[in-house]
Amino acid sequence: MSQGRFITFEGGEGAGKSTQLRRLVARLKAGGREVVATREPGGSPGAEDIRALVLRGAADRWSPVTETLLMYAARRDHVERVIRPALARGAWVVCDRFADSTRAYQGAAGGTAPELIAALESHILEGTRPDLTLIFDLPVSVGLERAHVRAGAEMRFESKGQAFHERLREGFLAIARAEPGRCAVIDAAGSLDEVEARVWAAVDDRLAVHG
Ligand code: T5A
Repeated sequence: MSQGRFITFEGGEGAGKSTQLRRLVARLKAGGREVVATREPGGSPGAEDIRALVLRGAADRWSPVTETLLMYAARRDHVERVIRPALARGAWVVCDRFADSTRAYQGAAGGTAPELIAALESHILEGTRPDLTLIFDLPVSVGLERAHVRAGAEMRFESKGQAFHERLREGFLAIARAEPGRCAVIDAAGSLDEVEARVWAAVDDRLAVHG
């Protein structure tokens, strides 16, 4: 059995990740692959319970360090119960947010020490890393406007203010610069079809999916 592929979608609020993830999953499935579409925080029953804790309530409900620990508690459960078993049976896993969101939200934007986040990545993920990370990039004002259109109860991070979101954007771009072999930056401006074409080109370029 061949090892599956692990693709993550990252970026700021309202960048269009979830919409494009659904399109990519449909195209990969049409090519005959088993594809597991999942998300973070969440993706397993226990991690979804933690998601409800961390995404609801006042912006200052949790400190950035507490958020980091909650994200990694959720991530460990998701990796153990969903991601690793799927990859081991040869499935492709496409995940809406993963470890880079903790680096960018709790680290670059929130101020959690990068050493703590790096230690958690190393000890909790134990080598489970994406083969490809698509970083959706968009001006902050456009992303927040899009996110408010689909607003619901899970708005803790959207409500953190412009400066937070500017640090976040720069945090994601810094990850892409530091790891160009794993990361591809996707210009998330433009129509849904234009962005889909950029996503498909990046996936085909890095993972040779063809058609
Ligand atoms: N978080 C997560 C952390 O802080 N640390 C972590 O470690 C992790 C894993 C997750 C929150 O948790 C935080 C980050 C997040 O704040 P979420 O609800 O999953 O919460 O939030 P997002 O992942 O940010 O989801 P959003 O819905 O805000 O953004 P998406 O998925 O990027 O955007 P999408 O596809 O839902 O689109 C948003 C709206 O824009 C429209 C869509 O139709 C939709 O209405 N849209 C477009 N409009 C015009 N042109 C386009 N090209 C468009 N593409 C989409």
